[in-house]
Amino acid sequence: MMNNVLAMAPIANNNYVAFTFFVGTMAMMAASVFFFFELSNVEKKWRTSVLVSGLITFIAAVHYYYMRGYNLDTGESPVFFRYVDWILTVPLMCVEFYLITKKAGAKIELLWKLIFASLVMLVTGYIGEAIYGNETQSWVWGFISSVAYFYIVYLIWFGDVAKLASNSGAAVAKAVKILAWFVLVGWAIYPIGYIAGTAGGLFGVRIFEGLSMDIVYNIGDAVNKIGFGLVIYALAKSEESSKLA
Ligand SMILES: *C/C=C(C)/C=C/C=C(C)/C=C/C1=C(C)CCCC1(C)C
Repeated sequence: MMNNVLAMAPIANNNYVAFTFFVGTMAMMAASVFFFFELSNVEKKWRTSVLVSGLITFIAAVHYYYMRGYNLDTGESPVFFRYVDWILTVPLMCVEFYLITKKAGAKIELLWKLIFASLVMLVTGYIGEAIYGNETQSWVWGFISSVAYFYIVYLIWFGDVAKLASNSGAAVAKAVKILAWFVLVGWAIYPIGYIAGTAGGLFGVRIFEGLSMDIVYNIGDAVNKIGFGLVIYALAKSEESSKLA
């Protein structure tokens, strides 16, 4: 018989992992509806950016719905679908950085650098979880992934993105600064989940043990996908952005 992971299996009220998948689905859906409906209320030049915010939360909503069912049916972490979601949504976040700095002269190479680094970060993270998740050497993959992550942080804080943002109007510069904090602090939630959920821990030292990897990832996604989108939305709505960007 086919195992229908989309069936509405009941969530026991002490199953916090499944509960956060459930709440995550709702939050991502609500955010998508909001971003899509607000498209007509922002100035034309910001529409693509707000549309991309909506696509990010929409893609996540569909994955969360699926991951909730998968987790309820199997009791396991939906590693594969988690990474499919990220491989689609993280490059779209790179697109956001590109779109908002484009007016200050961002070149397409910048977008490719960001996307390439995020693919390295995610593919090595996936290998570490899916193949070496139960082995001590998972830390090696987490480490390589972190190098790519720090390169993204570098590009945004000190590299091309930062330079372009400083040549933009005040509104764009401010938004890029807030998004840079998301990448530095918000994205740092994910390695905590990885350390908690794989055998390798931090260089083989197990810290955060007992923490649920999925709950940590679900919190990270809510902060980063919805919060990130709202920063873009606020930029699109700010009065200054129409004059100075
Ligand atoms: C919407 C999804 C987002 C913003 C996902 C971001 C994911 C990361 C920043 C993941 C980073 C990782 C490391 C830096 C090391 C360990 C492995 C990862 C993939 C969890």
